[in-house]
Amino acid sequence: MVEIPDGHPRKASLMARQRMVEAARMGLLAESAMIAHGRGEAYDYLLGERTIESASRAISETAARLHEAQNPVISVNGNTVVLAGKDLVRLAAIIGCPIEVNLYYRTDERIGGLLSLLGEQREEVASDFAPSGWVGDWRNRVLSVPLLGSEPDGSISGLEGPRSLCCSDGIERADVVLVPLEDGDRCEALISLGKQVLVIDLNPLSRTARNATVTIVDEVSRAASELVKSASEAGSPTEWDNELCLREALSVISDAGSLI
Ligand code: PTJ
Repeated sequence: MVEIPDGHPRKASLMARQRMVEAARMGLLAESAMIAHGRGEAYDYLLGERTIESASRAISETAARLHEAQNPVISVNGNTVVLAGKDLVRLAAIIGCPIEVNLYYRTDERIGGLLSLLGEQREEVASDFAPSGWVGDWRNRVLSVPLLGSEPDGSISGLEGPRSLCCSDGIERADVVLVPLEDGDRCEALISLGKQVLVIDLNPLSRTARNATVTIVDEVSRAASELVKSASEAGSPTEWDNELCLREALSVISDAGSLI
């Protein structure tokens, strides 16, 4: 690993790249994962590599909807586990919901590898301090977060082949699904099944961003860290206007000249 000095202005982004490169070497990522990551980086540059105001509101809304759900689930893919796995384990522990590994480019090897990385992340989070405001046995709560995906016994109707596979205790029975970096077809299929789909996607113009119930236009590791804070003090869901939120993100991007 190359040492990146603390004062480097783009340290977080360079560290994320290193984690992606390492994970690719370990066979955890899809072949096109770097292309998706690079596209995300380009949008993040234009957003000023920060959580914009409309994304903060979407984060609060997402936390409130996860809290209010009957059967919430956090669906994760390769990029997400590598970049934001630990904070999503924290979030799952606070909400009390499972995490399901559900891949676009599904192979048993990648599912197994990502579940074992998530297992290590869960152990680390269990040994960490509880998030501020948490009352109770944090370690037991974290260790009881179910990690699903190895035995898909359910399906997402409207999709074909391996992409339709999911777990009956996870995505299939969920009423609210948090899916960072989701693909457009799956987002549409989940919406047409009547589920609330909460997404994290740096591209406000993607089909996923436009079809989701709530879109957090932010980088997945920053958003996951803010979601943990927000979930500890979540309010109630509102009448959410997702189109307005996307327009606000686009207007920040089109004003990017002011960052110079
Ligand atoms: O692990 P798998 O097999 O499920 O595959 C995962 C990828 C991401 C390769 C797959 O889902 C894919 O090809 O995704 P897309 O269709 O390229 O979409 C990725 C979306 O995520 C794009 O709109 C990117 O702008 C966005 N994105 C990329 N990196 C980040 C991101 N959004 C938030 N945070 C990021 N770090």
